Amino acid sequence: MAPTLPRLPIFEAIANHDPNSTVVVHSASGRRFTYGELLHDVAERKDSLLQESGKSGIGGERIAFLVENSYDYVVTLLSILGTHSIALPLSPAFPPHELQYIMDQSGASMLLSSGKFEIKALDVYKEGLQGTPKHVKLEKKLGGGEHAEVKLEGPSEGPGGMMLYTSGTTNRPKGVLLPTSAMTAQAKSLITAWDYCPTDYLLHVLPLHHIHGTINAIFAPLFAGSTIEFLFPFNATAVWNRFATPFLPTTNGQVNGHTEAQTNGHTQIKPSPITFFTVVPTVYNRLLASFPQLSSASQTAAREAISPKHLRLNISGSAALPTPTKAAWSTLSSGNILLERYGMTEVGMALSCGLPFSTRVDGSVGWPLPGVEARLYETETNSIILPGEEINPKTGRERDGEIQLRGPGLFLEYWGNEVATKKEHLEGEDGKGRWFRTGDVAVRRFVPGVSDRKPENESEEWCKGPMYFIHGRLSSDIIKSGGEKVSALEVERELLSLPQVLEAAVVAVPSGNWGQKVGCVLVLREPKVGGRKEGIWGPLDMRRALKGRLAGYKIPQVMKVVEGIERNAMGKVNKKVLVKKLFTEEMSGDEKDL
Ligand code: MLC
Ligand code: AMP
Repeated sequence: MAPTLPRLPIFEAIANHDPNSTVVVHSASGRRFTYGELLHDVAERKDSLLQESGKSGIGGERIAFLVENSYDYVVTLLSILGTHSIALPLSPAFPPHELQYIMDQSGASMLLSSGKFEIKALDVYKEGLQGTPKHVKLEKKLGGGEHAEVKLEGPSEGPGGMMLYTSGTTNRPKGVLLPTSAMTAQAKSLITAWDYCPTDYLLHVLPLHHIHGTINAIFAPLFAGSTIEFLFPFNATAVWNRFATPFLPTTNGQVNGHTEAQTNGHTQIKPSPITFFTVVPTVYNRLLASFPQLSSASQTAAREAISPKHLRLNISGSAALPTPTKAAWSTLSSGNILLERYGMTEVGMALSCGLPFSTRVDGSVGWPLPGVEARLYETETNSIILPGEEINPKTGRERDGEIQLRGPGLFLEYWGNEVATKKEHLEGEDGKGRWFRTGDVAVRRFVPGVSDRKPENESEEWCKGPMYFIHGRLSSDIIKSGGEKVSALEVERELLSLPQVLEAAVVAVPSGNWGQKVGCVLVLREPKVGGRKEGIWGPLDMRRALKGRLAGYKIPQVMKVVEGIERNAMGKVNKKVLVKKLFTEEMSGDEKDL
């Protein structure tokens, strides 16, 4: 009997793609897999998950997994959706202690691991889990079933989806539940806006426990029938070489093409030009910094590879794109302009500049994407900044407000945290649903020549009117470092658990390369307690002490020890003032205003 999958829109889409077209390529080995193989492997793994569960259905259960960036990751994610359960991708880079929290908070019923991360999974169990989730070691999928029949049957919706943990204004990360309907809405919105298509070839270098790496760089391309090549972990030289290879002259003087060859019975393909690249600003900074180290031939080939002729779309997001980075990339690529967009784990992508270069205005994140409703909410006056009311008539200055969003792509709830879910939403006065409060602050501005442009076709209809410019965040307790979100409260909590630390304030230190760095200001109980040989408890001791407790990017990169931390009458620290006072020499000169 042919294996089956439910009629979820993602499976309908995959089943409609050319089964022989390439879906995933492993960059290091050149190994590739087709859409036909994917559908078959997903259906098979769905059945084996059900078998492992020992139940007839696992709809709505949380299934955690630790799998490397690969074909197997894609198969695992989709097979969980195929059982109508909730896929919970875990970061292999997190220490077991953090993964234990996620396992417990989500009440996951299974932890799947690839062979590569079996030991990591066992380490999570060693931390002592609250429930008794079953550990399942996954067999590597090798493809090969491209011509096997898979039947789509059953409902097109269900209780399944994906859950991503995100740091926020609470001290522990929250589970953001995205039903499959929201994932589908997000992917469809992006396909309309950015025109993903079967000829797109995407180079994937991002982690796979975030919305950027999963929805934008896997789910949407899968819907569109594009190809995804995994090259992970990110390494600037490896990325440059990959971009350059198709454009390096071969020994006979020709430029490499898309020729196929047979290796070990599996089709391998010479690298194709990359057409689609979506990363965070830090990655562009790293690429720009390492470019001069390439050989002259590689430099020529790489510049050709990232020119608008070949790299159809270069996107930056997850943190503010510095204008110097955008300008340097444009110069290097002979005129390719980075497209900036704004998103969030809870909402997917919300605002974006458009495909025409003229719409990629410096410092702007563009307009609400198709299907997304956005508004600005002035918190001091508790009023909505209506279109046309962007300027304060009394002061003549722009009014800034919190970005609030709604639409079919938004998350359903913070898992097991009704209080936070409620707190982050405002009921809509028009009866059309609640608004999500992003905590990000922006202005809406009329940009002459862009806001009043006439869209060239229907799919550009959303690229018009006043544009959004992000100004900052309501809370200084949220830090974005290299595109990773860090909760100051979470880091303070861990710092305060150290015997040496009496008081702690964790702050965002502006940084040219990282956007922001995590910094900490500490009052020590006794500078010599438990210290190194020379007796002073310093930054290295702090980093070492936090290593097993927090993911690496959350551990402060800079530290200051003070006699006391100034607080107001409410006991609150003014973090903006603290940063200005203490961290001036850590700033590299090109950071944004504090
Ligand atoms: C790694 N390190 C970081 C860091 N990433 N420190 C601060 N901030 C970061 N972002 C630390 C590691 O812990 C390690 O410390 C050291 O730097 C080197 O680690 P690495 O693994 O070699 O780092 P590297 O590969 O250089 O990583 C940099 C990076 C990565 C920029 C490639 O951070 C990254 O992929 N960022 C993207 C994250 C992302 O996808 N965000 C999207 C969220 S969704 P030590 O001490 O061990 O040496 C979202 C919504 C939206 O924001 O709009 O998209
Ligand atoms: P995360 O919770 O990791 O999904 O991070 C979402 C946050 O990243 C948003 O709330 C913003 O603060 C920030 N962000 C995403 N894209 C941009 C952007 N283009 N410019 C500025 N900030 C951004």
